[in-house]
Amino acid sequence: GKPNLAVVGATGAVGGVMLSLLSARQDVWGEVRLIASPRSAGRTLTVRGRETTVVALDEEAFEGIDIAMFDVPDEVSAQWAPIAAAKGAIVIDNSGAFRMDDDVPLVVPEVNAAAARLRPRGIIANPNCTTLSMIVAIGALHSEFGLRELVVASYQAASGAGQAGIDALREQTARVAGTAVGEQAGDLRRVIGDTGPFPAPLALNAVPWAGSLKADGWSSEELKVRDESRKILGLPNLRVSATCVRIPVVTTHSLAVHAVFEREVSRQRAQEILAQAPGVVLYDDPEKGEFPTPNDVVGTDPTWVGRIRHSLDDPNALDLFLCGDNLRKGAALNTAQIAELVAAELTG
Ligand code: 11C
Repeated sequence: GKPNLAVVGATGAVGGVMLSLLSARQDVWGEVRLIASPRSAGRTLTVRGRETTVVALDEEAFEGIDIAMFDVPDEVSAQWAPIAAAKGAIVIDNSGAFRMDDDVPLVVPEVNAAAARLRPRGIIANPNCTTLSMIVAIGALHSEFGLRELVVASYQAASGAGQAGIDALREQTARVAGTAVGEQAGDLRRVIGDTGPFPAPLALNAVPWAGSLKADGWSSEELKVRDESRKILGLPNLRVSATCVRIPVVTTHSLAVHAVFEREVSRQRAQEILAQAPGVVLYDDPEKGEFPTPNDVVGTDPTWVGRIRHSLDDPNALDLFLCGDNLRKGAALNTAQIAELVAAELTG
């Protein structure tokens, strides 16, 4: 029969997108069980057109489940993913808890689908949304030219910090709307007060911080972009420098990328490759004012790429700008794609 699916974290920002994807994509599932913290248990949510009651996260919740998707904080995944795996479910985890574990594959179906088959812990990890928003396009260029180095700056949406991030940006935006802010340093902070999950006001601002502080001033998000890109592409020595910045956009992460390759590149060949690559839309005609913005991209599946330029100083380098919906390809969609790969494998 069809495999049974559990969605753990069904009531969160990514969980909500997951339910709409499960309702819209080809239905390969038997039961779809919705699981959340005991606080959210008992709520009803609609998936595949059916009202479904959310059950509390406990051991019994995984009874009869073949595949379990986790969209919960790192510490919840760290505790519960192994329990679900021990109960016989194959886990697809979207937290940071297992991504760098050598016994856990880190999978992007367009780039390294085969890696999903080797999963000694019964866990497959889904990459970070910032890495995911760029890696499909970069992977396609890597296949042709051989990637040597990435220098990136991200422009990340508030929803990367979950529903709390969305709520904080909306509240802050309402507070600053129509007020004469920014005339003196400090005005924004006075008007906004509590900055929510962000370390500085996000409305009308740009905040060069995501995640937690790591050694020597790097943020965890910046290290994830480096570590995860290396693992997904199978390039353990790839040179990566990332600067991660939060901007006042609700959903869709963007990145400015400087990519250096083993071989000489051309703008036209890069455009041809990206126009053909699965999961990528080339939107690159500056003469017509055509380039992706988060506003165009939100709610869509692919990574959109534009502003492709051949470096003026390095024949092996390209500069480009890309956008990916951080809740779709950056989270729920990639998880759903991995789950569908595993479902196809299970049903032979
Ligand atoms: C953000 N990318 O935009 C982060 C959120 O490793 O899954 C996701 C953190 C992660 O804040």
